[in-house]
This record gives sequence, structure tokens and C-alpha cells, in this order.
Amino acid sequence: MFSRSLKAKRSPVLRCAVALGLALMAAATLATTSAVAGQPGAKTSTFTAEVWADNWFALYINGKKVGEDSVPITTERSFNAEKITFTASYPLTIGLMAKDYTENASGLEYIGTDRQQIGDGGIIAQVRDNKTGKVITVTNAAWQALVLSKAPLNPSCVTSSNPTVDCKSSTIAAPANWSKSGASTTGWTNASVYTPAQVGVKEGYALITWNPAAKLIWGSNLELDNTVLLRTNIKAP
Ligand SMILES: [Ca+2]
Repeated sequence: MFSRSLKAKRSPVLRCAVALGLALMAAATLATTSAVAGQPGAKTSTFTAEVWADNWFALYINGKKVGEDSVPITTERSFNAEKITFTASYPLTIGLMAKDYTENASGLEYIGTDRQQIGDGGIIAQVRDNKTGKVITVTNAAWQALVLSKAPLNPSCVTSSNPTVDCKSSTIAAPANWSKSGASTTGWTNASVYTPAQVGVKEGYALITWNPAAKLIWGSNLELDNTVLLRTNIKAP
């Protein structure tokens, strides 16, 4: 009897503590921001983008940056999810600049420790039109990709004791207006799709209910491609 009444007394408190804990966890890892791309007006709509990246991203709409990962790329294990609300007009060109963390131009991380490695990237996103609630795009193989930074070009340097000297890299600048409609497609390819296991999804990834069609994408090399531009075009509904 005693234990029963004690349990009955405690359980609401426990439930409350669990709920508070969950709320704090969500607040810590699912950041929310908003921005406007273009002039607000009768023809604009409001959209919400949900994004998870290993390790960092910025979101561009019709050539304008509307948000970015709130956790700096230099933060160890920055695997948070983001929800970004923005206002824009159809048609949309949606661009993601995605970056895998590398300690320097060598393309490696944890340099000088027993965890020294190349590391990998991966990003997934879905965008809703808030008026209809419909998902208007998900990341998939139809997105275009352009690799800006690749390292190391000689992966055997992963064991080097002086990777900044021994590892080779290649970097190009982001083309002007790359996230505007009608931008050049020269050098762009289709994005490559990866499984959650290949990317090793964690932490914030599970906080978002992903549309089944949303896929993790990156350049053709999940490990060596370090900065990748990704984009898609959405017509008016
Ligand atoms: Ca990474």
C-alpha cells in the first residue's frame, strides 16, 4: 500500500521532469530562425526548411542567404538540426552551401591524435510551403552539386605526421549568383545519395520527421568532398 501511494505521488513529478528534460534537449539542438528573400508582398509565401548537416550549412533562396547552421563548424560534433523560416516568391532556386569540418586545408581532423582521420559529410533537407503545409522539395539525386573544396587528394596522407605538408587539396570559388535562377550549370553534376548508415547520422537527425523521399546527399565522394554547393529549382504550384 505504502509503495503504491508513494508511486502515485511521484509519477506526475517524474512525468514533468521527463517532459522538461525533453524540451530542453530539443531547445538545445533544434534551432529556429527566420528571414526574408525578396520584397514581402501579395505574391510572396512563407516557407519552412528543415535541415540536418554533417557538419555545417548555409541556406540560400533566389540568390540570398536566408539562414545558416547556428552551431559553428569548429564545434566538435556539430550534428544539430535546424528549422529556418523564410519568405520568398515562386519560382524558387534553393541552394545549400554544405561543409564537412576539416581542421585545415589537409582535409583531416583530430590531427596529431589517435583519432586522426579524413571524416565525412552529408546533408538532408525538406522545405514546406507554410500556406498549404505541403513539402515542396526534399534533397535527392535530382539536386545539382558542385564541389568547391576537396581534400586530401591523396588519402594515404591520413597517417602523415605533417598533413598540412603531405596532403594535397583543390579549391575553387563559388560561382557568382550560383543560387539564382538561370545560373550556369557548368561543372555541376547530380548530387549523390547516401544512406543514414553511410553518413552515420546522429543527434539532431532524429528530432525531425523526415519525408520518406528526403535523402542524404553530398558530392560523389562522401569523405574527400569537403565544401559542396547543392541546389534545386521549384516552379510555382
Ligand atoms: Ca564530418
